[in-house]
Amino acid sequence: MSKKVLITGITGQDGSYLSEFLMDKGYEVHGMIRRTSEFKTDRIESFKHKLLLHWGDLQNDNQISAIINDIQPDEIYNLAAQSDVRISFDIPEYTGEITGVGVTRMLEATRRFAPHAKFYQACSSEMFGKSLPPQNEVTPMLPQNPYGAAKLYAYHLSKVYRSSFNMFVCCGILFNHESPRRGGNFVTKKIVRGACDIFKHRSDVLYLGNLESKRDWGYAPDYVEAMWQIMQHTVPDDFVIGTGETHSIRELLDEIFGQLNLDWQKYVKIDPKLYRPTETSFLCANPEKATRILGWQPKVNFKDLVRIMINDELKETC
Ligand code: NDP
Ligand code: GDR
Repeated sequence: MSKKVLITGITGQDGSYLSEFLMDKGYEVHGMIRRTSEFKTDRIESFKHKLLLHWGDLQNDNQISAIINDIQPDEIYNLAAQSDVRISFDIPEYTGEITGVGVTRMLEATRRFAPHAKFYQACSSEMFGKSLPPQNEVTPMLPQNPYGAAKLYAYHLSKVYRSSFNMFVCCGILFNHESPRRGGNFVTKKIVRGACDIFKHRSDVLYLGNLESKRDWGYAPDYVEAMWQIMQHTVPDDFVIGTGETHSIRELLDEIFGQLNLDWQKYVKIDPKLYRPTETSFLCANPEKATRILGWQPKVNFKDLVRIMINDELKETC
């Protein structure tokens, strides 16, 4: 019999890659999707017919409980969240409600209706906030925005359920990971799209915010494999996942525009509205624990990640 998995956030970047990865491994894949005025299933469109989809929202305990009770999953990956850091300053209460308290609903429904299911919680390098790099599992967590604070609540609560109820609850503390499926509001996709539009003479300006912050960017398919490896470990534990290589937004601009033989200085303008009230300035992972215990290593480097995203964008817009 195939193992059953439930993925929340299945329509997002990671959920879409994780469902493909788990289907290839022979899992029966169930996904929770929420009702919106227009269905946003483009990332899963080509394989949607192989998925078992259920209506549910992290705001609604009844729906979550019914789904978990009906499916009786072997593994649950809780990837759903209000995941935009900038927007979390504009809608802090909603971010706390979904990205924080939504995890309580998921954990509690699992405890009540499927206590033997393994549970993966998507945590974030944003929990480290202003702690100096490199960051690993014992680095102090000092989040700088409502999103990071909500993820930190989810992280602590996951540990509480693991220790209090002896549940198999794991946290992946993932650094930024990108792909052609990345949402257009995030900086990698925004710059790739903007640079490709300039390359094709469809635009001549790209507005950005803070160019000084530094991020550790990896490739999303490598990171969903790490999620699965974390869940296959013999004991539930928490792991930092990142590349250990960091770049500023300026260096990202050099790479993206450079691959298109363009000079970004001619096109990029700063829009102060895109600055955040406080910035997480410098993130760089130390993923040594994941490499040592799980044997996980990123396969795609920074240059190749940019190449993959540009090639896809040029194909999409030709
Ligand atoms: P996305 O923003 O691409 O996807 C978020 C998913 O959550 C979407 O499927 C969205 O559904 C769903 N969602 C949002 N609100 C609700 C809700 N109220 N009820 C049910 N579902 C909801 O995120 P990613 O795929 O990039 O990230 C996956 C997870 O990993 C998130 O929790 C994110 O915070 C975390 N993370 C991501 C990192 C990254 O670099 N990508 C790094 C570290 C952590 P819809 O399509 O309807 O909007
Ligand atoms: P981040 O990703 O906040 O790290 O969160 P994002 O790509 O939004 O920002 C990265 C850095 O780029 C700077 N920046 C801009 N960002 C955006 N979005 N738009 C701009 O115009 C712009 N100009 C400069 C930002 O200030 C920031 O320093 C992502 C999300 O996926 C989270 O859910 C996840 O937890 C973390 O990564 C790890």
